[in-house]
Amino acid sequence: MNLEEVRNLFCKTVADSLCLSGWEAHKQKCYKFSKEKKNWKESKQECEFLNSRLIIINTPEDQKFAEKFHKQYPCWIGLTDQENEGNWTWVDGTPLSFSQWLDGEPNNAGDEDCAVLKSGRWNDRKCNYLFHFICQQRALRCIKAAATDNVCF
Ligand code: MAN
Ligand code: CA
Repeated sequence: MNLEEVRNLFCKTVADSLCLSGWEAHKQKCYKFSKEKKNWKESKQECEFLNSRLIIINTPEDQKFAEKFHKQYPCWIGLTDQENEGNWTWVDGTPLSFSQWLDGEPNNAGDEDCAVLKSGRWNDRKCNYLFHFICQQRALRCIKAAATDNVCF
């Protein structure tokens, strides 16, 4: 292999799965399960403070990973209908396409506007309740900076 090929291989196999210590890599993203419990808004803020966001689940593959990752607790995900009742939106502003609600959910029982992972699927809960949460950020990536250089950032 020449140097160029070694760099490319590094980028594909190593940099795409590089995460900070305490974060778990999966499919070019890094995940952290919170130690503490917070309400939905503070969970969102804590993820942002860590240069990340509450987890967004857009594919069956993401869901499968989240199921495995969320351990036994209900935990907040980045999904809310606080702005507009019944209009569920991810924290990046995208509407719901893929969904994994538990049977009968979301039921807005007593005004529930924030979503948790529960038993591997989703339920709506009151946003001021305290739960663990999952933050998500992109893994370190490489870009081609010049003909011969790859840079990780
Ligand atoms: C039950 C169901 C859920 C609801 C919770 C609130 O599990 O009614 O829809 O979110 O109670 O505790
Ligand atoms: Ca509910």
